[in-house]
Amino acid sequence: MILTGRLVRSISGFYTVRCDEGEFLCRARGLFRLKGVTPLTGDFVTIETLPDGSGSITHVAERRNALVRPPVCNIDALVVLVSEATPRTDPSIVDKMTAMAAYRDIEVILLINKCDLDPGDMLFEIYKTVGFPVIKTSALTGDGVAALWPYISNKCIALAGNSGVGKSALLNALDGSGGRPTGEVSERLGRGRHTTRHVELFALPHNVLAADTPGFAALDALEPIPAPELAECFLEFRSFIMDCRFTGCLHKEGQKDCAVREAVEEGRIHPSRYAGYLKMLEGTA
Ligand SMILES: Nc1nc2c(ncn2[C@@H]2O[C@H](COP(=O)(O)OP(=O)(O)O)[C@@H](O)[C@H]2O)c(=O)[nH]1
Ligand SMILES: [Mg+2]
Ligand SMILES: [Zn+2]
Repeated sequence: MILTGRLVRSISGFYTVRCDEGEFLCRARGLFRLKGVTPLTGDFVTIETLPDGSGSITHVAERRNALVRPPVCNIDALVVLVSEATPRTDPSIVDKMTAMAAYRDIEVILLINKCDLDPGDMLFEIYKTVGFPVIKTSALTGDGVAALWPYISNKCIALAGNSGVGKSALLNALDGSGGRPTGEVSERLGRGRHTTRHVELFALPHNVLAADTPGFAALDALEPIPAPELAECFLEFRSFIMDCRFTGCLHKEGQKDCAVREAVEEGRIHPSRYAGYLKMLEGTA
Protein backbone atom coordinates (compact mmCIF):
# COMPACT_ATOMS: atom_id res chain seq x y z
CA MET A 1 0.00 0.00 0.00
CA ILE A 2 1.27 3.50 -0.81
CA LEU A 3 0.51 6.09 1.88
CA THR A 4 1.49 9.65 2.68
CA GLY A 5 2.23 10.94 6.17
CA ARG A 6 4.54 12.91 8.37
CA LEU A 7 7.78 11.79 9.91
CA VAL A 8 7.38 12.38 13.66
CA ARG A 9 10.33 10.53 15.17
CA SER A 10 13.74 9.43 13.96
CA ILE A 11 16.25 7.30 15.85
CA SER A 12 19.33 5.86 14.18
CA GLY A 13 17.85 5.20 10.77
CA PHE A 14 14.41 4.16 12.03
CA TYR A 15 11.63 6.58 11.21
CA THR A 16 8.14 6.71 12.64
CA VAL A 17 5.67 8.01 10.07
CA ARG A 18 2.21 9.11 11.15
CA CYS A 19 -0.46 8.57 8.49
CA ASP A 20 -4.25 8.77 8.71
CA GLU A 21 -4.12 4.96 8.73
CA GLY A 22 -1.83 4.82 11.78
CA GLU A 23 1.87 4.98 12.63
CA PHE A 24 4.42 2.98 10.67
CA LEU A 25 8.02 2.27 11.62
CA CYS A 26 10.02 2.77 8.45
CA ARG A 27 13.48 2.57 6.98
CA ALA A 28 14.70 4.54 4.02
CA ARG A 29 17.56 2.56 2.55
CA GLY A 30 16.79 2.99 -1.14
CA LEU A 31 16.14 6.67 -0.71
CA PHE A 32 19.61 7.43 0.55
CA ARG A 33 21.34 5.04 -1.82
CA LEU A 34 19.55 6.32 -4.90
CA LYS A 35 19.06 9.99 -4.14
CA GLY A 36 21.35 10.82 -1.21
CA VAL A 37 18.34 11.98 0.81
CA THR A 38 18.28 11.50 4.59
CA PRO A 39 14.79 11.92 6.01
CA LEU A 40 14.37 14.50 8.76
CA THR A 41 11.77 14.70 11.50
CA GLY A 42 8.98 16.92 10.19
CA ASP A 43 9.29 15.67 6.61
CA PHE A 44 6.16 14.99 4.58
CA VAL A 45 6.81 11.58 3.09
CA THR A 46 5.41 8.83 0.90
CA ILE A 47 5.78 5.30 2.23
CA GLU A 48 5.22 1.82 0.92
CA THR A 49 3.84 -0.48 3.60
CA LEU A 50 5.37 -3.94 3.93
CA PRO A 51 3.62 -7.24 4.79
CA ASP A 52 5.07 -7.25 8.33
CA GLY A 53 3.34 -3.93 9.14
CA SER A 54 6.46 -1.79 8.80
CA GLY A 55 7.17 0.54 5.91
CA SER A 56 9.74 1.98 3.59
CA ILE A 57 10.06 5.69 2.83
CA THR A 58 10.11 6.14 -0.92
CA HIS A 59 9.80 9.91 -1.29
CA VAL A 60 10.47 13.04 0.75
CA ALA A 61 8.61 16.21 -0.22
CA GLU A 62 10.56 19.44 -0.68
CA ARG A 63 11.24 21.15 2.67
CA ARG A 64 10.01 24.65 3.47
CA ASN A 65 12.74 25.10 6.06
CA ALA A 66 15.03 23.03 8.27
CA LEU A 67 16.49 23.80 11.68
CA VAL A 68 19.85 22.47 12.77
CA ARG A 69 19.03 22.06 16.46
CA PRO A 70 16.61 20.50 16.97
CA PRO A 71 17.05 18.74 13.62
CA VAL A 72 13.51 19.20 12.41
CA CYS A 73 11.96 20.66 9.28
CA ASN A 74 8.78 22.21 7.92
CA ILE A 75 8.26 24.27 11.05
CA ASP A 76 5.35 26.73 10.93
CA ALA A 77 6.17 28.64 14.07
CA LEU A 78 9.04 29.09 16.49
CA VAL A 79 8.05 29.66 20.11
CA VAL A 80 10.94 31.57 21.66
CA LEU A 81 11.03 31.41 25.45
CA VAL A 82 12.82 34.11 27.39
CA SER A 83 12.95 35.10 31.04
CA GLU A 84 14.25 37.76 33.36
CA ALA A 85 14.46 35.29 36.24
CA THR A 86 17.17 32.59 36.07
CA PRO A 87 18.36 32.15 33.36
CA ARG A 88 18.19 35.76 32.18
CA THR A 89 17.89 35.98 28.43
CA ASP A 90 20.27 38.20 26.46
CA PRO A 91 18.12 40.17 23.98
CA SER A 92 20.74 39.89 21.24
CA ILE A 93 20.20 36.14 21.03
CA VAL A 94 16.46 36.73 20.71
CA ASP A 95 17.10 39.20 17.90
CA LYS A 96 19.27 36.66 16.14
CA MET A 97 16.82 33.78 16.49
CA THR A 98 13.84 35.81 15.42
CA ALA A 99 15.65 37.35 12.44
CA MET A 100 16.69 33.90 11.27
CA ALA A 101 13.09 32.72 11.64
CA ALA A 102 11.79 35.71 9.67
CA TYR A 103 14.32 35.05 6.93
CA ARG A 104 13.09 31.46 6.64
CA ASP A 105 9.43 32.37 6.71
CA ILE A 106 8.80 30.91 10.17
CA GLU A 107 6.37 32.79 12.42
CA VAL A 108 7.63 33.77 15.86
CA ILE A 109 5.79 33.87 19.16
CA LEU A 110 7.76 35.29 22.10
CA LEU A 111 6.96 33.89 25.52
CA ILE A 112 8.22 35.72 28.58
CA ASN A 113 8.25 32.79 30.97
CA LYS A 114 8.76 32.49 34.72
CA CYS A 115 6.59 35.56 35.23
CA ASP A 116 5.73 34.19 38.68
CA LEU A 117 9.34 35.01 39.60
CA ASP A 118 9.91 38.15 37.52
CA PRO A 119 7.39 39.93 35.28
CA GLY A 120 10.00 40.48 32.55
CA ASP A 121 9.23 44.18 32.08
CA MET A 122 12.50 44.99 30.33
CA LEU A 123 12.02 42.29 27.69
CA PHE A 124 8.35 43.21 27.29
CA GLU A 125 9.31 46.84 26.64
CA ILE A 126 11.78 45.83 23.92
CA TYR A 127 9.54 43.34 22.10
CA LYS A 128 5.98 44.57 22.62
CA THR A 129 5.76 46.27 19.21
CA VAL A 130 8.28 44.49 17.00
CA GLY A 131 5.77 42.54 14.91
CA PHE A 132 5.25 39.23 16.67
CA PRO A 133 2.99 38.28 19.59
CA VAL A 134 4.48 38.57 23.07
CA ILE A 135 2.85 36.51 25.81
CA LYS A 136 3.67 36.45 29.52
CA THR A 137 3.52 33.00 31.04
CA SER A 138 4.41 30.83 33.96
CA ALA A 139 4.86 27.26 32.80
CA LEU A 140 4.99 26.32 36.48
CA THR A 141 1.60 27.73 37.56
CA GLY A 142 0.08 27.57 34.06
CA ASP A 143 -0.73 31.30 34.07
CA GLY A 144 -0.94 32.75 30.57
CA VAL A 145 -0.17 29.49 28.80
CA ALA A 146 -3.64 29.18 27.22
CA ALA A 147 -3.07 32.49 25.39
CA LEU A 148 -0.64 30.61 23.17
CA TRP A 149 -3.24 28.31 21.57
CA PRO A 150 -4.66 30.74 18.99
CA TYR A 151 -1.15 31.25 17.61
CA ILE A 152 -0.11 27.60 17.41
CA SER A 153 -3.27 25.57 16.75
CA ASN A 154 -2.92 23.24 13.72
CA LYS A 155 0.77 24.09 13.42
CA CYS A 156 4.11 22.37 13.73
CA ILE A 157 6.15 24.31 16.28
CA ALA A 158 9.67 24.21 17.68
CA LEU A 159 10.56 25.59 21.10
CA ALA A 160 13.69 27.69 21.49
CA GLY A 161 15.32 29.30 24.48
CA ASN A 162 18.20 29.00 26.93
CA SER A 163 18.54 25.77 28.81
CA GLY A 164 16.43 26.05 31.96
CA VAL A 165 14.05 28.72 30.62
CA GLY A 166 11.11 26.29 30.79
CA LYS A 167 10.68 24.65 27.39
CA SER A 168 9.97 21.18 28.75
CA ALA A 169 7.76 22.62 31.48
CA LEU A 170 5.80 24.50 28.82
CA LEU A 171 5.29 21.33 26.78
CA ASN A 172 3.93 19.65 29.88
CA ALA A 173 1.63 22.58 30.61
CA LEU A 174 0.31 22.51 27.03
CA ASP A 175 -0.06 18.76 27.01
CA GLY A 176 -2.27 18.53 30.06
CA SER A 177 -2.27 14.73 30.06
CA GLY A 178 0.72 14.60 32.42
CA GLY A 179 1.96 11.57 30.53
CA ARG A 180 5.16 13.08 29.22
CA PRO A 181 8.53 12.42 30.81
CA THR A 182 9.65 15.24 33.13
CA GLY A 183 11.83 18.05 31.87
CA GLU A 184 14.91 16.45 33.30
CA VAL A 185 14.35 13.12 31.62
CA SER A 186 13.62 14.51 28.17
CA GLU A 187 16.63 16.79 28.59
CA ARG A 188 18.84 13.80 29.13
CA LEU A 189 17.33 11.96 26.20
CA GLY A 190 17.77 14.96 23.95
CA ARG A 191 21.43 15.39 24.82
CA GLY A 192 22.38 11.76 24.89
CA ARG A 193 20.83 11.07 21.55
CA HIS A 194 21.88 14.24 19.85
CA THR A 195 24.63 12.51 17.87
CA THR A 196 22.11 10.01 16.49
CA ARG A 197 19.85 12.91 15.53
CA HIS A 198 17.05 11.76 17.77
CA VAL A 199 14.20 14.20 17.62
CA GLU A 200 10.54 13.73 18.12
CA LEU A 201 7.45 15.74 17.33
CA PHE A 202 5.02 15.49 20.23
CA ALA A 203 1.32 15.57 19.52
CA LEU A 204 -0.39 18.23 21.65
CA PRO A 205 -4.05 19.23 21.80
CA HIS A 206 -5.50 21.42 19.03
CA ASN A 207 -3.64 19.48 16.36
CA VAL A 208 -0.25 20.85 17.35
CA LEU A 209 3.03 19.02 16.73
CA ALA A 210 5.89 20.27 18.88
CA ALA A 211 9.64 19.69 18.94
CA ASP A 212 11.46 20.17 22.23
CA THR A 213 15.16 20.97 22.29
CA PRO A 214 17.73 20.70 25.07
CA GLY A 215 19.38 24.08 24.55
CA PHE A 216 18.93 27.13 22.38
CA ALA A 217 17.63 26.12 18.98
CA ALA A 218 20.33 26.75 16.44
CA LEU A 219 19.61 28.15 13.07
CA ASP A 220 23.06 29.63 12.80
CA ALA A 221 24.82 26.74 11.08
CA LEU A 222 22.63 27.53 8.11
CA GLU A 223 23.55 30.11 5.51
CA PRO A 224 23.92 33.50 7.18
CA ILE A 225 21.46 36.17 6.14
CA PRO A 226 22.99 38.36 3.41
CA ALA A 227 23.68 41.86 4.79
CA PRO A 228 21.31 43.69 2.40
CA GLU A 229 18.41 41.46 3.53
CA LEU A 230 19.09 41.58 7.26
CA ALA A 231 17.12 44.71 8.11
CA GLU A 232 13.98 43.19 6.51
CA CYS A 233 14.24 40.39 9.07
CA PHE A 234 13.72 42.92 11.87
CA LEU A 235 10.03 43.28 11.10
CA GLU A 236 9.50 46.68 12.71
CA PHE A 237 12.36 48.17 10.61
CA ARG A 238 10.46 47.47 7.41
CA SER A 239 8.32 50.59 7.42
CA PHE A 240 11.46 52.77 7.69
CA ILE A 241 13.78 50.98 5.26
CA MET A 242 12.03 52.39 2.21
CA ASP A 243 12.64 55.96 3.34
CA CYS A 244 16.42 55.65 3.42
CA ARG A 245 17.70 58.23 0.98
CA PHE A 246 20.69 56.18 -0.11
CA THR A 247 19.98 52.95 -2.02
CA GLY A 248 21.60 49.87 -0.60
CA CYS A 249 21.78 51.54 2.84
CA LEU A 250 22.84 49.08 5.53
CA HIS A 251 21.63 51.49 8.23
CA LYS A 252 24.99 51.56 9.98
CA GLU A 253 25.90 53.98 12.74
CA GLY A 254 26.87 57.37 11.35
CA GLN A 255 25.03 56.76 8.06
CA LYS A 256 23.56 60.01 6.74
CA ASP A 257 19.97 60.23 5.47
CA CYS A 258 19.14 56.88 7.02
CA ALA A 259 15.49 56.60 8.07
CA VAL A 260 16.23 53.58 10.25
CA ARG A 261 18.81 55.53 12.24
CA GLU A 262 16.40 58.45 12.54
CA ALA A 263 13.72 56.08 13.86
CA VAL A 264 16.18 54.87 16.50
CA GLU A 265 16.98 58.45 17.51
CA GLU A 266 13.29 59.33 17.71
CA GLY A 267 12.60 56.29 19.86
CA ARG A 268 10.47 54.55 17.25
CA ILE A 269 12.90 51.64 17.04
CA HIS A 270 14.14 50.32 20.39
CA PRO A 271 17.91 50.85 20.85
CA SER A 272 18.28 47.26 21.98
CA ARG A 273 16.85 46.03 18.68
CA TYR A 274 19.12 48.31 16.71
CA ALA A 275 22.11 47.06 18.73
CA GLY A 276 21.01 43.48 17.96
CA TYR A 277 20.84 44.37 14.28
CA LEU A 278 24.33 45.91 14.24
CA LYS A 279 25.75 42.92 16.08
CA MET A 280 24.38 40.56 13.45
CA LEU A 281 25.52 42.82 10.66
CA GLU A 282 29.05 42.70 12.01
CA GLY A 283 28.78 38.94 12.21
CA THR A 284 29.40 38.90 15.93
CA ALA A 285 25.95 37.74 17.04
N1 LIG B 1 9.14 29.45 38.90
C1 LIG B 1 9.10 28.92 37.68
N2 LIG B 1 9.87 27.85 37.38
C2 LIG B 1 9.79 27.34 36.13
C3 LIG B 1 8.93 27.87 35.15
N3 LIG B 1 9.10 27.15 34.01
C4 LIG B 1 10.00 26.20 34.29
N4 LIG B 1 10.43 26.31 35.56
C5 LIG B 1 11.44 25.48 36.25
O1 LIG B 1 12.71 25.74 35.66
C6 LIG B 1 13.48 24.54 35.58
C7 LIG B 1 13.90 24.28 34.13
O2 LIG B 1 12.72 24.02 33.35
P1 LIG B 1 12.76 23.13 32.04
O3 LIG B 1 11.39 23.06 31.51
O4 LIG B 1 13.45 21.83 32.30
O5 LIG B 1 13.70 24.04 31.12
P2 LIG B 1 14.25 23.73 29.64
O6 LIG B 1 15.72 23.49 29.81
O7 LIG B 1 14.03 24.97 28.84
O8 LIG B 1 13.50 22.56 29.10
C8 LIG B 1 12.61 23.44 36.15
O9 LIG B 1 12.98 23.26 37.50
C9 LIG B 1 11.20 23.99 36.04
O10 LIG B 1 10.34 23.49 37.02
C10 LIG B 1 8.12 29.00 35.50
O11 LIG B 1 7.36 29.55 34.71
N5 LIG B 1 8.26 29.46 36.78
MG1 LIG C 1 14.05 20.78 28.32
ZN1 LIG D 1 19.32 53.25 6.21
